[in-house]
Amino acid sequence: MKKTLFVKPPDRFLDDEFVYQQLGPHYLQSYLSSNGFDSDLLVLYQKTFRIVPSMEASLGDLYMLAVFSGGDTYEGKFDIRFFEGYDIVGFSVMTPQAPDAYLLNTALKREYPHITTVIGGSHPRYYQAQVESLPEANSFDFIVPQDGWRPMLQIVSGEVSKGSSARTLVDKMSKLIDLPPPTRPVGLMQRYNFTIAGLPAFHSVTALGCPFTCHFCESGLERVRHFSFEMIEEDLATIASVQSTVGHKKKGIMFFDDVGLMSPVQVARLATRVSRAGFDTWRAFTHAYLVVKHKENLLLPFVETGGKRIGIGLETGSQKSLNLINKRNGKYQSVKEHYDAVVLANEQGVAVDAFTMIYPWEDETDLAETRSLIEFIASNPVNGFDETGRPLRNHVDSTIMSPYQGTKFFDMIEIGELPGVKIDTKEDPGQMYYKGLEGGSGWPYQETRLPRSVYEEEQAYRNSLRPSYR
Ligand code: B12
Ligand code: SF4
Repeated sequence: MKKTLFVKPPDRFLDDEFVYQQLGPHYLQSYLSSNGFDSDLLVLYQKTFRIVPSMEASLGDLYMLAVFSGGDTYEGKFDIRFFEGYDIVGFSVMTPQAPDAYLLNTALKREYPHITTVIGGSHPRYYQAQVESLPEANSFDFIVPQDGWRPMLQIVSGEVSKGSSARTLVDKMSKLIDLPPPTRPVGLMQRYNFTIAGLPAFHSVTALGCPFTCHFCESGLERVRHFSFEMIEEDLATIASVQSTVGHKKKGIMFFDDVGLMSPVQVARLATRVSRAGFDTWRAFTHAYLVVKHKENLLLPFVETGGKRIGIGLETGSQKSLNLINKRNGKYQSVKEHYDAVVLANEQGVAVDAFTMIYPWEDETDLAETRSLIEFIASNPVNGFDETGRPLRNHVDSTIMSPYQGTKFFDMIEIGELPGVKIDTKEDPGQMYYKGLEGGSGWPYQETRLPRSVYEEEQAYRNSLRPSYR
């Protein structure tokens, strides 16, 4: 049997590598395993974090955490010899991880030409042309821009083998049924450190894609595909059991998908599953207009099953920017609903994690309007306490919009539809991130409405309003 390794490249730009599991390879591992193929996983990380400046980053300053299929782990300094015994190395890559993935792939091709290398994840999905045009010395043997389950099985089972040039394998399942839940290896899970309302928590997703169309986001173009209820229940049971194994006496679960709390009926269904699996608290995303539309009915089942925090993309306090974002598929959304949603949730004892952005076309008025919104959110009292007895507090997050390829804003900027904004389309992908070191963002712009320093000062002020716990 061929030896297969999945690699999660480092997130050098993040404050902390071990906050959430990167789930993509874990879904593939369990799928391969259910088809009779074992695989190992390697998490690369940097101990002291710094922003990746360019492709000149060095692999020598990385550490490796390997989790073998039997459950054993190995940790040590990066050593290329670790890869020698593998036949297939599959990289799971998000755009800001691309420089390290490219570097490691080049090193593997040079040192161990017997290895078949594969790249999958959201980077090849949205930057497919860039990945396909990598020079021969850096190119991957297989590029998997969409679903990875069946292409990876084809590669591992030998149904397809590498040729002299890169080959792209495209597959998109119409339904996500008959798939096993992702692997949750204890040796890795115990490293993650994330809390919801004072309780340790892990995360999952119930669906891929999104029914909305925000112009800064690629997911807006992806049809919603739900995982089966059986699979989600199995996953929740596994997560709860891993939490018990690693000593979490009380447990939290975070749903990271974009169809979190959508309607009272759907919230009630999810709430039943959460409480049946034994979680004490949970967190999920919703939308301001849904909170306003359904009032207390939306969050009631959430609150009754221990829910204490919700995430909402409140994006901006500027009506001009909100109109441009197109948050509701062409329907009008008002900034007032952002304020109202926070009040409604807080009255029900639910704290809001508010995600906001600075946009490169914004002038002083736009900045001031969002500043007012954020000051309001940060100071509005929440009618409840967390699991450790502390008053719940709203949280604010301020990022600078990074227009990834595949977003409407990227296209609009390219054709000059956003006056005063230019991006460097050849920008190092390592600069493409919203939120990183000390709450800062990458800077892919050549030209913006106001100077970079103004936006960054504003961002720092907004982030200074965050509470010390959440
Ligand atoms: C949960 C989540 C997070 C979590 C967990 C990280 C994770 N990757 O799991 C956190 C909060 C940490 C996070 C952080 C970031 N995220 Co995020 N995240 C998501 C989200 C909502 C779900 C990810 C997920 O679990 N998907 C489920 C799995 C099954 O999908 P998948 O990973 O794509 O894997 C499938 C295929 O891509 C493929 N595949 C994946 N790996 C491999 C490997 C091989 C070898 C093969 C063959 C195939 C393959 O097979 C899988 C099954 O089909 C996605 C949106 C989405 N719906 O995917 C955004 C998303 C991936 N995130 C995004 C971004 C921008 C970020 C950040 C850069 C934000 C920031 N801080 O600036 C950081 C990056 C840090 C990092 N590396 O984690 C973008 C990525 C865009 C891009 N061009 O890469 C997405 C697409 C959201 C968006 N629309 O903007 N994220
Ligand atoms: S940002 Fe908008 S389009 Fe993207 S996942 Fe969230 S709601 Fe959907």
